Amino acid sequence: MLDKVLIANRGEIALRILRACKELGIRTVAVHSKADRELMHVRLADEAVCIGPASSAQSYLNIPALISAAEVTDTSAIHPGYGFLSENADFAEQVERSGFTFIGPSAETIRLMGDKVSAISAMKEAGVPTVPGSNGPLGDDEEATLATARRIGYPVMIKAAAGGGGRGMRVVHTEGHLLSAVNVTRTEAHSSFGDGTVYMEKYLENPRHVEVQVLADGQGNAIHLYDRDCSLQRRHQKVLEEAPAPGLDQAAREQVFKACRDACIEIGYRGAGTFEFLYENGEFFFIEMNTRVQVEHPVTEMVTGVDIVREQLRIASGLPLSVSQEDIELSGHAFECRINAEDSRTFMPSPGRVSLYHPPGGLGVRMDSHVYTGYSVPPHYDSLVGKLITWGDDRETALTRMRIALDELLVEGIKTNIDLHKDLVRDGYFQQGGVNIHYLEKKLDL
Ligand code: MV4
Repeated sequence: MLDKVLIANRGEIALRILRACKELGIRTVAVHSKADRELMHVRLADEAVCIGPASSAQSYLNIPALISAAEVTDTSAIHPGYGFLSENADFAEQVERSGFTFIGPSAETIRLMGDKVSAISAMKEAGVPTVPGSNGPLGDDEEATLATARRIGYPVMIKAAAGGGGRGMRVVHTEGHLLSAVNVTRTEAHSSFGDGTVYMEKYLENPRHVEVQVLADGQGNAIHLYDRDCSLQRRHQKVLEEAPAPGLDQAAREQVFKACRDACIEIGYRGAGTFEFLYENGEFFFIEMNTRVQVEHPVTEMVTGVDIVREQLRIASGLPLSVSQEDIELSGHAFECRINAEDSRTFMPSPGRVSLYHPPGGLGVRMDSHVYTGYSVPPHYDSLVGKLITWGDDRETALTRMRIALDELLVEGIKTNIDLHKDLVRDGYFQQGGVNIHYLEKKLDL
């Protein structure tokens, strides 16, 4: 087992990783910016190193500072969490070249998935269903681009190969708008990502966002941990997630689970990963793969009993998966409400001192948060202050527990989106299950 892990992240996920390390008897190093001295995991870690000023660029994104911190603490491995450097192939490569273990897939796999064009072709090749599209980058031949769109059928979407997560995309409804949209997306992609490669897909009008969690040990074992529905989002920020995804076609679901597992073996995947799909009219369409642990991983943990971060640490230690596919039974239902320090209506960030923090409790209630009474939410980072997760034997029970837990949760002194969640868990359409990716934005528009 790894001896000492440096946690290259902050907030709730740093605490989540710290807890998993402690359970496995792994020593921990917290690295933090000058604005994050008061973080809970910094207090709880075996060692702490200040890696730079408040700005992320000079601290949590500062590769030389992180590697120096690993060197001075004699760390064995680095866990990147989510966001920051978690999907930066150059970081993974430099970590490994400096003699440390990167807790995640190989730099090569991160690079493959970071380029959406190569990710899609690898997955299509491996038998994962993809969106009808250009099957590769769009070239300079305008006639060929027009012909591709005609074959796919309008509306189409132009996406940046280096984009993802909603950045660098454009919908085109008619042929007259195609070539200018391709040019604008290309120019934007070039200036935002330093890579002007773009590709084309059929635009799906009302899909759901369904993702499949996988774990692979790089020793020939790969398992899926079923699905999550993350359709409730605003401006590409997920708000409330659940596992399993409700009301999907059972045969399509089983097929896609098998395809994800097979693809992991095929590409030699190692670590935790997520296959992102759009789901429409009973069909799955792969769009992207995430090569990190995700914010919403707890809902999967609650319905499978598998500790995903523990498995990441075991895999990085060179151990095989601790569970086989046959061991994993989907049990009950779980929801996660992302609690943000922001205005419930305007979504403006609301940093500041938390004058009272009281987490909810009871059977099937989990609160993953680094917040405590007296903690000050700094203005420099994302506004996530905690995740409230509930589990129940069925969807209705888990949702009832969420309603009760949200009423118990007190976060005073800063604005939060708790009232938005209280409204969502009482929404009739959401209660039925299966709302699409546009539902929340339309509801908020009213
Ligand atoms: C799409 C799409 C419709 N058709 N691709 C947005 C984020 C990025 N991961 C992919 N995205 C989309 N790709 C095709 N071919 C609609 C979206 C999309 C979306 C996807 C998932 C969750 C929320 C979304 C919100 C707007 C658009």
